[in-house]
Amino acid sequence: MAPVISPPDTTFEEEKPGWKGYIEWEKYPEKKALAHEILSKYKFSDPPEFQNRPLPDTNPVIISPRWREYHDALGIGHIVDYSWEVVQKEKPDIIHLLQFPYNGETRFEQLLKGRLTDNKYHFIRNHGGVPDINEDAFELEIGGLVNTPVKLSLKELQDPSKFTQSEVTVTLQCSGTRRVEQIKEYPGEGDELINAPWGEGAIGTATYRGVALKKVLKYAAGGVLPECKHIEFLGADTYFKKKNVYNYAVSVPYRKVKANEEVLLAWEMNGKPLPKIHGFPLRVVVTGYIGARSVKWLYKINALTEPSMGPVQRQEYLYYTTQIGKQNAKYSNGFSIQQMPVSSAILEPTDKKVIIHDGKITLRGWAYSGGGNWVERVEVSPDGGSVWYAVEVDDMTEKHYHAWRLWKIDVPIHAEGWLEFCVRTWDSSNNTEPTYVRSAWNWDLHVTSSAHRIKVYSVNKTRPATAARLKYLEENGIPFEPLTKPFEFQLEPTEEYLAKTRVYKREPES
Ligand SMILES: Nc1nc2c(c(=O)[nH]1)N[C@H]1C(S)=C(S)[C@@H](COP(=O)(O)O)O[C@H]1N2
Ligand SMILES: [Mo]
Repeated sequence: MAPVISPPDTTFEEEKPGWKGYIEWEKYPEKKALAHEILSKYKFSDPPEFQNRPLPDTNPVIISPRWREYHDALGIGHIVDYSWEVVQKEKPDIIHLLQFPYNGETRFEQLLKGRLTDNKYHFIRNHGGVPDINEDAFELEIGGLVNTPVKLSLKELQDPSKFTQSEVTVTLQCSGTRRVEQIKEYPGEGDELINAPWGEGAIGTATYRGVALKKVLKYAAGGVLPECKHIEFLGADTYFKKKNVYNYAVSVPYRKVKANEEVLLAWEMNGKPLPKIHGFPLRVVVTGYIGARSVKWLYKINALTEPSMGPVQRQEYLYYTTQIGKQNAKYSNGFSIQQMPVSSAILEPTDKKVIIHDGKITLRGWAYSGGGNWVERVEVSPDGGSVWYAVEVDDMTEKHYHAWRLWKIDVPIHAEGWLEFCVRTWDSSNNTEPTYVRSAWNWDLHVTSSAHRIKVYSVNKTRPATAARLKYLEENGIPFEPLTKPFEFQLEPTEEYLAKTRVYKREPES
């Protein structure tokens, strides 16, 4: 049962004025130790089970008290309340997959609206609460293996005479996108902070304005020292793992940062200030990498010799082979997922839909590849992966180095009944997607890159018998759906039945 944590033993206060919801764990090891001591005293509610049972049909879909309890135990429950207020204000109309830490998924009709996803509908993946940072109080600290450690205000960063600004159109995709398909195949790691059961909507595209990190390191911090190989980013939110607290920390190789506009410090999203939930006032945008590296509420950058020791970098976002599971997984034997593989999804029609058509079925969806590879070709198969039709080039949104292409295709369909469609994408390096989920299944359930599949029920009106039955239904005001509802009328008059079965006898003559 949930522990009742009231009152808390100690209340951890925010140290910096104007930075609500930011506890400086990384700066004060003694605070971290005290938090650990407090958290160790409690037995918290178990993470919810949803892999071995169907997802609830509610919104929020999953409500788990565990993270609320962590915050309450440290006397910082106000962060949880504030985060939900921000969700209701900034994201009132998306699928609230997990209430706290907030995970929100974009509905398909919003994904299909256009090349850029409206900020109001862009998906959200949080590991903790939403900090509330005053932009005038904001400063970004740059340290570690740089020539001149510095602190920069937002105004300085945004001063075009100091740093040239860039706008880059970027698709951010959570490495958990389409995880439900892996879960359906086999249950996998049940993470402490749940491996959210995302569908096809943990992806979105925006044009971000900011400055290339490469330039900031060069002009503000005098460049990095030769031994610098990785750049670490710290976010102001509180991150919990196995009864320890941290600030959110990950890293990317310096090699990536050197490629000019591939790592951006951004303050604008689609021409508007970053929403609070997307990292206001400043976030990192790492192009072509899993969403997890694009740190929100960025407050510190460190130049390092090795990847970040933060648990998000070191202990999570690891790709284990199908055979490495609960019995063998270690942090060192999974590889670190950085670049996103090529993947795609069918958003329309949705799975198990009945489609009454004139000999062709229209499908729509997204296609994306990471690592600077762009989408070259999207192919759809109406028979589970034998025959493939390519999307016409005019039926895809424009090419970008770092963003998806939305696509549409009319697939000729003569057959009726249940059909299995799937989609696969080819990127500019000629990578494509494995045909089956099992081929790329992994214990931590990341990067579902296999061909996305849907089943639809085809009713082809160009076939005379089908047209006749549909006409009869229409004339008599009988709906075709639900598919499972039996007709009350006889399927055939007795005379017709007898005429047929006397010519085409049911039993052989001899
Ligand atoms: N500070 C911080 N940054 C973060 C996260 C987080 O929990 N805290 N989540 C990461 C993950 S896993 C993803 S997928 C992206 C999602 O970005 P979005 O919420 O703006 O869509 O943010 C990343 N940056
Ligand atoms: Mo993510």
